[in-house]
Amino acid sequence: MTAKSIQTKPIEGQKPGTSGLRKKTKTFMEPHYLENFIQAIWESIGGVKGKTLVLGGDGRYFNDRAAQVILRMAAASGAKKVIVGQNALMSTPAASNLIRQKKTDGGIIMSASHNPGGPDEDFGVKFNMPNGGPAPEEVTNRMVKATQSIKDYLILEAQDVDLSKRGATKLGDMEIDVVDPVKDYAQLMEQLFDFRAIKGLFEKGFTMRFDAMHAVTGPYAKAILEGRLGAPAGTVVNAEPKPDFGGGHPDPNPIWAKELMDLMMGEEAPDFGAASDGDGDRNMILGRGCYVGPSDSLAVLAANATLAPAYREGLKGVARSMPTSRALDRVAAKRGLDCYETPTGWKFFGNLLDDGRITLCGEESAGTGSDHVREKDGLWAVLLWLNILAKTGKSVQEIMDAHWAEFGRNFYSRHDYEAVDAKKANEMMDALRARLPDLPGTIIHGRTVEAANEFAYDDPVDGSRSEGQGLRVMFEDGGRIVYRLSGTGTVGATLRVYIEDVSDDPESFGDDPQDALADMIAIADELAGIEEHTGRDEPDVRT
Ligand code: VG1
Ligand code: CO
Repeated sequence: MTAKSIQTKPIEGQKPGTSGLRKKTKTFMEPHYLENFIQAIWESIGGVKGKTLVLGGDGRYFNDRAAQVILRMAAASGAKKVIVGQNALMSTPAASNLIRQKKTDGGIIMSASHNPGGPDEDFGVKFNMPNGGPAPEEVTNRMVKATQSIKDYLILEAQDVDLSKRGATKLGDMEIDVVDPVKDYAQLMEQLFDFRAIKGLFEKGFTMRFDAMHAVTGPYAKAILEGRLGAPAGTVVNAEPKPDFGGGHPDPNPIWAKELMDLMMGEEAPDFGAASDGDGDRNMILGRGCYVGPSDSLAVLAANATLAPAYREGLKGVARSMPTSRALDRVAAKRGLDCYETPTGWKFFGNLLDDGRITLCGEESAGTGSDHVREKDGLWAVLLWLNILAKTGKSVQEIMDAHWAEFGRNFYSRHDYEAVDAKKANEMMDALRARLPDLPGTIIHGRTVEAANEFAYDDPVDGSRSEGQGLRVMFEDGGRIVYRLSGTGTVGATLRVYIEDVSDDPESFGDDPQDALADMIAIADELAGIEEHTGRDEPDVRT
């Protein structure tokens, strides 16, 4: 087997966004596209010679082909070893865990997460660092640079590696270890949570449905919930990972997980419902007749985490991404915890976790996690919820009611306008940005603007600064509106509008957020001129 140097040219647009490089699958399948980017990853980390990497993906279309290319490129560039999930499958949190546990030099995760999969849908690649977390901006900037000057890449001429059988094998001089992607992760979960208490819950007849949305979490959820925890067979549905996720969006929210949503709101609802996304790092939490918003879920987990063995000693601190509701801040204030506010994307939590400043963190987009790995973790959140339910004996609704009674309620919703003309979306953002300095003191619908600015983050650990992280308008009464353009979409621009309002009046706690926020929603449109700029009078998705 010989390593060949293949001549290539820079390809435009190879710039990682919020979470890795995401493009149409067909784009990734174009000649040299994947190869150029992988070579750029090697350049950005000082090469892979002698290094050990982890490799896995969410099983979407092209996952298997891409894995073979990446293995041949790692071997050609002198990598010592690659640990691959069987059939090239591995959830994002499980990959993060393996990278850390096996003390490797990092890993590649093939996923476009919650984006749909298939030949006409999306594919993605991201690199995680030796700490198990997504590459920080400094490294992704180096990747971009490398893609812009690339002239050639190295690849081994070889047959496909059989990734369907576990065990050690070789590709040229490189060792390959094909591993069970579930085992180490399941063991980690068992260390963190009170499995005996959760088992007891199921023994008492507690009912649950977990919708794996035909994505990578299926095998994990089956092994842990139905295997180790004794939930009845059939608790996990849509458990088989499919290349096109069964035709759906593997995005656990009330729109895309509608079947689960309908079940949980109906007569036959089980006690608990949950779902996860394409690569297993997001979660949705439901009780009987009760949807738990991700920001609220984060706050509840922070308030109750000490019920789980891993967090018994208390939390070091907490963090949330800027657009996430400030329900978490209320918990932190009451419990005397430091609370950090970071830009959108998990990569910004890594330093805080590594530095021991925080134990728990999360985002409004249904991602929550802790210092057990350096990614958000869907099943982790589900298991922590189960641990809390088992220990308190309360229902999800009772937990929410008690939480709001103690801390007050932050009504919250995110409105997404998808595939908007990118030029128009940017014009809208530019116009609003220009108006921000004049907004403080203005009264809109009887509410006074307290502050308005564009969010920038100074990392307290390494001193790096990240600018342009979203426009925000804060009101004196505690309300807030945030505007950002998505960094994970592949068509045009996706405008995200995050709307929040606070209430300490128990009478209002049962209200539907869309109703409770109606006034703020109108203000959000008025302030930015969403309809005027984009021509859209309604969002595509409300979560
Ligand atoms: C979205 C979410 C963000 C999340 C990111 C990756 O990014 O808003 O909170 O971290 O997806 O999640 P954006 O830039 O589209 O708003 V996942 O599950 O793709 O790894
Ligand atoms: Co994801």
